[in-house]
Amino acid sequence: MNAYLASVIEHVKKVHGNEPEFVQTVEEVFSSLEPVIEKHPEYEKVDLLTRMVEPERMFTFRVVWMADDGTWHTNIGYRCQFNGALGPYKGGLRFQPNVYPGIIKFLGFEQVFKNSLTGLPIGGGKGGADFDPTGKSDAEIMRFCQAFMQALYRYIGPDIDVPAGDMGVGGREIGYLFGEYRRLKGAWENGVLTGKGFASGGSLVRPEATGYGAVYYPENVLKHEGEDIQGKTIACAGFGNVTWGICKKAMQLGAKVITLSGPDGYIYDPDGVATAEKVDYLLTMRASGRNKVKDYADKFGVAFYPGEKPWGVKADVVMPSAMQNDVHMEQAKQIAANGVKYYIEVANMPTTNDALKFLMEQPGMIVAPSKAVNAGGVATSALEMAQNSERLVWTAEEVDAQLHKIMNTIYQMSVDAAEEYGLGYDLVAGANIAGFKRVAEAMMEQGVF
Ligand code: 2IT
Repeated sequence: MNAYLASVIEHVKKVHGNEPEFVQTVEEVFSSLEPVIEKHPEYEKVDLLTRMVEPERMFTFRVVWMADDGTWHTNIGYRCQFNGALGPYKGGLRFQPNVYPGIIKFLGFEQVFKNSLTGLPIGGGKGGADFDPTGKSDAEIMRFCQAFMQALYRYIGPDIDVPAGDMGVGGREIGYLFGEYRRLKGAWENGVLTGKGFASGGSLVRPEATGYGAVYYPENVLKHEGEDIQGKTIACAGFGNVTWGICKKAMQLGAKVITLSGPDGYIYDPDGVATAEKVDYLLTMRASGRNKVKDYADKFGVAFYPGEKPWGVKADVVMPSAMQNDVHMEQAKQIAANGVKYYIEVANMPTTNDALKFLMEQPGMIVAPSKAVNAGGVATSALEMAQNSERLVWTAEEVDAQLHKIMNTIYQMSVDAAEEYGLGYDLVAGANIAGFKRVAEAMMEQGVF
């Protein structure tokens, strides 16, 4: 490996070694950059890479809230304003008990390159809290969100930092966060958060956008192989917002999602999550706060496999769409043994680095990276920002058409970037290089700091 790249990775391991997820994502992105760094010696001269792996700013804050029984609870809130070269920091908030600086930083780093790939003016950021929404009442969620925003509101704004949802933060939470921001500032401020409900200034199609984009992207891949998404079976994970959007778009296009998963196991539905009733039921499951995928099996009489992951199921397209590091070497081997041709990452960093490398080496298998595949969510957030600042509302058709176009462009940019550096049809390296190039150019233009 190029000596400069290797030295920056050493730096990250030394300084952030106690944040393995962050080290993992830096190693993954940088493994694609060798030809770019060799071609651009000016980057090393200004130590661009070390500056890219250090967030511009990251802070924690105390979030104190009252449970329904009158007891008080204290959580840690985070916001990482990773890189603002391309625009206001933009990225979601994750509420999950395992949230710690390594999770926020890995998500923030991914977000910088993902947002760059959208071609829109958004920098990268991420935040969240080590709060567990499971089993919490609506009033508890509201009080938590209000306390969270009381601590955060001074440090965000439509030209500064625009948060959105991630795991554990959906339309309901964004509504409470936005309401509290508006109350504290006494101003509507161009929406400031994205993923708002439609009545509060949210964009049509934003709830579906990540899932829709995650189907539009592989449509391009299949076309490249002379195939069609229609009639394909898809193995998915999770049953939240993203997987719901995938099921909905797949159903419209005549494909079917045959697996879903949750913390309790996975379900196998050979007929597919492919009726309006089934797709809508995912929303009911999410709203119940139970966080159990078994509810789907009970409702529709399909098989439930407690404590297992769905990666042993044979499908045409495999889409890890639940969470980071869901697919390890063992699962990757199962997927390869099943003769899967399309491995389309959806969740942020769903594959360990060794498993990803293994899958990419399988003859005939095409791997697409999450930072490109799931970028439709944040791209539509940027469309929501545009609508809010224009004081306009676009139709669902307009938003969906823009989203579709953005996903096609992301795909093409990735293909072209890999080609440009002589790497052939490599969607993983292509996305890393294309995302990197735009951030690098903006940072070079803006001087050293
Ligand atoms: O991972 C992601 O891109 C998100 N959670 C959405 C970020 C956003 O600002 O819409």
